[in-house]
Amino acid sequence: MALKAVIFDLDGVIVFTDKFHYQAWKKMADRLDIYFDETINNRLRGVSRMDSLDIILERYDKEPLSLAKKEELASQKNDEYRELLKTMTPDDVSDEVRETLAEIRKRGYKIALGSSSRNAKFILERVALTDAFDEISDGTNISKSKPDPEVFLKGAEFLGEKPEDCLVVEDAEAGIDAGIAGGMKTAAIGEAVGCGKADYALDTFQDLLKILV
Ligand code: B16
Ligand code: MG
Repeated sequence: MALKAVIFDLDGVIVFTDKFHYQAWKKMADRLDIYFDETINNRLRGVSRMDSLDIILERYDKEPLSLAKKEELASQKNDEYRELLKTMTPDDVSDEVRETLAEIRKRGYKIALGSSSRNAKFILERVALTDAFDEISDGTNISKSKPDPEVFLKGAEFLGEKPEDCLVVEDAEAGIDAGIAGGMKTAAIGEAVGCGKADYALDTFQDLLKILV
């Protein structure tokens, strides 16, 4: 089946906000006296905010926290994260990414975003990239986080394309698993290449142009 559309993950593929997630989670972990490092942060790639909090709380050895308290912690983290996002500018997207997205569209493929983030639209506005996407599926329109395929299935539905005609581009193993579970083709970049599960392994973002001919 010929590919008709591409669904891109955001963080780790188009922009790199993991450093901001790390800084904001680290502040919270320090306040609660929980050990947290970059290796644990890597486990949060593609994972929803509340699921990320649960991963960090695996090392919390005091009384279990109520849902209300957890929601307060997640919301505080998000406020701090959004302050850091405000420092982002169009320079945070490489020319390679911008030009490749434009060329993919020129070649006739539709383009959607498939991100777990509830801040995805805000990030795209900060980096002036909203117009590069025909549709946006993000953390605000899903109830199940990757590796569940919901975010990508919604992206395909928004585009009006069948899942099997879509290519998912992901930097997280959970995202590759989600694409496979959704019946889509998958392309891994960065960290996700190592899992060896994707149909394609990308060395660079513009390698997509070799697949999307
Ligand atoms: P938020 P992606 C994901 O974005 C991040 O990789 C993950 O670290 C984060 O926890 C998740 O979004 C939720 O983000 O707190 O902004 O809703 O990789 O799916 O684009
Ligand atoms: Mg990602």
